[in-house]
Amino acid sequence: MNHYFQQARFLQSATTRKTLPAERGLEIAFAGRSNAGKSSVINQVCSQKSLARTSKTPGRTQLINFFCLPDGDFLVDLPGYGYAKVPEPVKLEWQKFIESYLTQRNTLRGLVLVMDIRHPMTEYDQTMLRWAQGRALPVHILLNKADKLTRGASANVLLQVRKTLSGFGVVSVQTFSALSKNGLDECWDILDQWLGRDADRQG
Ligand SMILES: Nc1nc2c(ncn2[C@@H]2O[C@H](COP(=O)(O)OP(=O)(O)O)[C@@H](O)[C@H]2O)c(=O)[nH]1
Ligand SMILES: [Mg+2]
Repeated sequence: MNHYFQQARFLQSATTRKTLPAERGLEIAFAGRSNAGKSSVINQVCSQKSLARTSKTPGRTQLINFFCLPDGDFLVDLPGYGYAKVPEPVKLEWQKFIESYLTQRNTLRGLVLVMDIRHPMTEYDQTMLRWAQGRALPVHILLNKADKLTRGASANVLLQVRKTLSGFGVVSVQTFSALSKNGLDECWDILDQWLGRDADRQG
């Protein structure tokens, strides 16, 4: 496990710009379409079972959740897109909130974009990539649920996604499985790098 992220604790939720915590330290945000496995990814990154709730019902989380780390860094769980039951005006409000967070948050150091490897690079994903690109924010894409595909098929999607990313700025991509933990070391390496940390892990 990575001892630093293992120490993540829930700090607070925000629903509007006014309720965002003050800007301090460095933040890494996690985003993804509902059901892509964002909560499962955060739990694996932090080696905790239920830090970020996982749900079989997509789209429950509509808060920005902040988790604090010991050295004053933060992990930020952004609401998932594509929650079907939310009325259109509410969706637009949310979209604006996420956009303003992603484009204006000064302490934001990087964005982890979680995709279901079977449905990569949705329109929503591309919107997020453009917002990040607009401020040269580094993005790391996790092609999650790789356990659902054969190795060959996963490698193929990785290659295809990589090809489409050339127009999107500072973006890296890997295959991942929150179920098998495949790809976790590679992901930790990126997060450690963003936070300027030496790798600090065991087991
Ligand atoms: N097979 C498989 N299932 C996963 C993986 N990651 C998440 N899931 C499942 O996908 C569903 C949605 O996961 P969740 O973390 O709640 O997604 P979120 O809506 O993006 O936060 C849950 O049933 C998870 O157990 C994975 O890597 N492999
Ligand atoms: Mg979730």
